[in-house]
Amino acid sequence: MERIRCVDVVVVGAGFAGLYMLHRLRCLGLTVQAYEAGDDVGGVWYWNRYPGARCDVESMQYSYSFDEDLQQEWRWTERYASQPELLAYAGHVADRFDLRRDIKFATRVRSARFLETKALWEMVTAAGDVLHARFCIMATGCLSSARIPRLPGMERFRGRSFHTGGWPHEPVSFEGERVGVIGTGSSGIQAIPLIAREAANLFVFQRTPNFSVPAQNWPMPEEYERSWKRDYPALRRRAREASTSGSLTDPGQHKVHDIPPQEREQLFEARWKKGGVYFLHAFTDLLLDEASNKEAADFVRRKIRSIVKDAAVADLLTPTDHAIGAKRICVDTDYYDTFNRPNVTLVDLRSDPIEEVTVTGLRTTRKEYALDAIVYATGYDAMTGALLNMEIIGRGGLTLQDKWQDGPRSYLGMMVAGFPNLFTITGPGSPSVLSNMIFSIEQHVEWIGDCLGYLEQNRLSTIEAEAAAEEEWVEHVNAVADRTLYPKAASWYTGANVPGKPRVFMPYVGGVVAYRRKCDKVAAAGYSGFTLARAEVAETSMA
Ligand code: NA7
Repeated sequence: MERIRCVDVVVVGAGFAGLYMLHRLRCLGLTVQAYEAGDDVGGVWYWNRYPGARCDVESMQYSYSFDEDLQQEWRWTERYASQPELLAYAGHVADRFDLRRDIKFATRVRSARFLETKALWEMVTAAGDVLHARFCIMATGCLSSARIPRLPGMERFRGRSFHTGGWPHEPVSFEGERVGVIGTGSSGIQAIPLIAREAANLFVFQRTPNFSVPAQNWPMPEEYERSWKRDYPALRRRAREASTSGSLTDPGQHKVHDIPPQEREQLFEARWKKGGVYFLHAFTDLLLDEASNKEAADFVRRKIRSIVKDAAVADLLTPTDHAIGAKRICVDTDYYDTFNRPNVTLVDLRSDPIEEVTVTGLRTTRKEYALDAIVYATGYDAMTGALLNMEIIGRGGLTLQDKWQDGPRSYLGMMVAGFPNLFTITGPGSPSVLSNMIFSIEQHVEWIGDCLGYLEQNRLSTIEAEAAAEEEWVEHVNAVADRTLYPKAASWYTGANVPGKPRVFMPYVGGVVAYRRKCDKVAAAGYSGFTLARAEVAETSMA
């Protein structure tokens, strides 16, 4: 019988988390096998190739900080990097650190089972290949499990269908076509203005309007780039020590109602002009106090009315059901103005829901729309989807699906009781999607790397979250969230976008500084809240 290959660590995913994790593990002298479902590196930026796909964190900050030469040599061409540039950056990092040789591409992991007697994870790929590893690190991303709603008749549509999160690699032209976009979250809001420029007719099928602020994207000014590169280590340190999200956003110092109305308006206006998520940092209490939040929301509502010429369309585009920022705020280029174009029609699915997809388009209760293409910008099974799509089996045959049937539970968003030696990078219960993702990825990768180094030095072979520590962390995550307006919105942060998904506020809202402090304290105390043990059997080079 063929012997099963065994490595120290298996890493699932080769996006920004998987790439850096692989690099870090190699530096520790560990043997690593990475698996990646795509044909190349890049993760979310590999799959999301839809028109307008762009990061909404500034390029100078949405980039690795772990290597000074890397951050000095790479040149971003715009304030917010577009998807092709981010993908090129991921490719550059893979080349620079020679990472591809340990990544098996086009390989999906079907299951991961902890073999208790051997203290090994047994990984099985979709093709049936088997691998053993002492540690399993899930770098599977927070927004990687695309969600396409099951609409009656979808399979009979004769035109082309796309999901924004699984866009073809070859160029897609909508020139002269009738196109329907379903969904007006961040992806739809980025894609709609560009599709509108190309298509003969664009129909936007909107169920819930979202708040969007202008990106104010621009080509990277040389002086701005220089100002960052001159001082990169100090600026990165400031983001680590004095920001809530891991990005420097020039946070305001006052509560909304501490400032007279006229000055407030000027401040909002200045933030609107500055662009992007800076808007939500104008005041300290926008996500804590409903009356304060309303001031910001009303400002954006007025902006929508001032941009969109047709008052009825402006009304439909105006969100009324949630606090601004409680759902992920969208960042756009020309979104609202796109609805002034004669070739763009907004269809309100609240008053006129989709009944079915037909052979030639979409039929709502009131009308049939002939379409050449349908773009599903319908989002993701966020934060837990990619993990639960695999069969992950821990101690005593416990599956992650069962463990998380009432919502995700973890210690620090990194480990789950009952699943020894399994780490989740930016897992639920960590700042993750509420932070600059690359920033949080680096923190997790470094913490996990240090942890594995510690185990090695102390000749320990397993680490597992203790149930009591997990319980306490889950309670803390919920308690902190409940002090904010976040859990009140029906967002993908709470799982509300997936029918049947338990409603739990998943990311940690306490800020990256408090979170890092907690993680560092846990490590300094010899990994308090974790059980560390020396297993009887250990087969790999680390033992
Ligand atoms: P989002 O933000 O989850 O948006 C999905 C959109 O699709 C949203 O407008 C949904 O409306 C709509 N949707 C979903 N299902 C349906 C059905 N069945 N019918 C009509 N409309 C539907 O996903 P995105 O990809 O835009 O953004 C995800 C994140 O990626 C984003 O926050 C950034 O962090 C990057 P609903 O609100 O449910 O009424």
